[in-house]
Amino acid sequence: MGITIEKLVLRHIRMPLVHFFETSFGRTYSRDIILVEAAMDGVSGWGEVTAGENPFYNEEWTGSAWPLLIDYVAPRVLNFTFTSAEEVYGRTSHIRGHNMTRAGVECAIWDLFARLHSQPLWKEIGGGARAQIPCGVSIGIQDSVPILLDKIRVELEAGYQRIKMKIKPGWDVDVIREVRREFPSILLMADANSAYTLDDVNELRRLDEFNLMMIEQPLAHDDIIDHATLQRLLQTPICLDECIRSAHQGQQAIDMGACRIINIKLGRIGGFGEARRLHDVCARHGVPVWCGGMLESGIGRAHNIALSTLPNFTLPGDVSASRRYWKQDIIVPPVEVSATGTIAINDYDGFGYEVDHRFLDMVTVRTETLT
Ligand code: OSB
Ligand code: MG
Repeated sequence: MGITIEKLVLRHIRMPLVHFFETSFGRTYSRDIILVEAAMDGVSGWGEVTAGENPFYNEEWTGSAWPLLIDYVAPRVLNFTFTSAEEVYGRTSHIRGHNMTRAGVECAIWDLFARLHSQPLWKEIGGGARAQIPCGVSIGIQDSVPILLDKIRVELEAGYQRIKMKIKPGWDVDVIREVRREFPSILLMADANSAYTLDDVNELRRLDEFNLMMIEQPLAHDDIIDHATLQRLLQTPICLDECIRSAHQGQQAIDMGACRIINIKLGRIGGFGEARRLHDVCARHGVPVWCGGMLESGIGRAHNIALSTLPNFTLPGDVSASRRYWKQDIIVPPVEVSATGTIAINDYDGFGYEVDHRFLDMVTVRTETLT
């Protein structure tokens, strides 16, 4: 059965975060997100562009995604007939980079296929290896160590299975030591978002004493080679995030010994098609993966839940409850996490939640309908 994309609706929404989120590259108070609705025969699939407000995590930002969608992605997709959502990735692969923007449309079309097949998105992508996904949280850099310790305590009491803390030079060894003193046996990891170089190797080696599950992306956002050098000098496993933008790069990183774990983000990798290929590469090499987050709205969050049901997503990810980010989410019900730190999969068609259209209209700052 072919599916012809008749209409794309772009919505730029703005929602304040419940609490600011600070990484080594800056602080975010409010999110600007582009949602993509892909429609055929009155049925709509939904996707989310996970780019940040500034080009600081990678080169994309909300402002680059909007014209790219209109000028380059939409013309390749509108009125085109797809026999499988697997074909969408290739339709836009002539565009260099901009994976998050392309993924916004790709994921919407996967959701559309799932709905037209009257099945959940997790089934459409070949997931379903687990009925509950294990959840961790990502905790940003705080104004003080006591504030961080309090935040960690709150999340552990809520049931989350692992804690990821953001680090940067000046907020690393001494802070992790305090965390370990307070919580000696929790599953703990650190994410540096590219804040170090190989010159910092002695500082990074001091992290080995804290029994971290992994250190995420310590070196440059576009580097694999230096990570291989660093991994040889560290006991702590390296997990790569920013620098893995394709299944092929994942294969190269594993072959070089640059990491022992990979964080898969739908946006960074260009959507479900390539995410599955990266997942399979990692599985073949015995490299576990987990699902990363980009402070998504409920729609991107629901896609992450579906992705996390693929078999090799064996580690707790950064997919957590809506209430950690939003006073009100754009989906109903919001994403909720059980007292044992899991999110239950449901059997509804598509991404599994309802869009709250009234609330969506309230947070929308611009719309573009393309036919
Ligand atoms: O590196 O994983 C990251 C948020 C924005 C940009 C990069 C990252 C993050 C997170 C937050 O760690 C994950 C989440 O809670 O959505
Ligand atoms: Mg990261």
